[in-house]
Amino acid sequence: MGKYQGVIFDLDGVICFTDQYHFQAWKQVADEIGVYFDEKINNRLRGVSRMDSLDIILERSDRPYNAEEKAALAEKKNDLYKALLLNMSPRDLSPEVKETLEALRAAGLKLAIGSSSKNTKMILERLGLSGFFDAVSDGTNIQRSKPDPQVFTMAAEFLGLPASQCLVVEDAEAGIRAAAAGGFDSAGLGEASAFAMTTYPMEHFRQLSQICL
Ligand code: B16
Ligand code: MG
Repeated sequence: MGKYQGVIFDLDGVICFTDQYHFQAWKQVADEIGVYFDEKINNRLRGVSRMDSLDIILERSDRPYNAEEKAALAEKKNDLYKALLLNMSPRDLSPEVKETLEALRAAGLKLAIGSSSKNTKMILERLGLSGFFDAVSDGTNIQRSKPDPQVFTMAAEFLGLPASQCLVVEDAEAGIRAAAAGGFDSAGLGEASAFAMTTYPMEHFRQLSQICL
């Protein structure tokens, strides 16, 4: 085995792609309250918690929303989002991701999820990955969202490994910042591959085999 004993994977943008569903659900909510929302604003929501995402969307609103109204909007978005998640199935897990996860597992690495999403368990179920990971740290066990390192620190704790022996795999700048703040090396896909703080910029998920094995 190489430098790492464990790998902590972000979910959305790394293992699977639910950003279109997030976009559709937020778009419907934004349209209903007459607030402008587009794909560019949606990009700022990657890795960001649900309530923080809503605050970003409401930057375009011409009136303030109180806590109760915000909770109702977030709940509406989540109901729409969960209905869209029902479209997902094990076919949404790419062969590349599946084979790489299996190769890392076969090499004895411990594998965890570190996601901001409170819907992580439902998404893993839809993908046929329930019970696959050695640990799941997600939006349900944290108080502070990325770029705070808490979600990854807790994932490493669940695995029983120090941060220095775990690699974090991320697609979002907020996630790479979170990894660095927690003392983790990071591998970055998508937007995160062009970010200066990313330890290993990657083009393909399968490159993890070269980094870790
Ligand atoms: P939920 P990740 C993040 O997942 C998404 O990238 C982000 O867009 C979303 O707002 C956040 O989860 C919270 O999701 O509303 O399901 O709790 O990238 O950290 O896996
Ligand atoms: Mg992500």
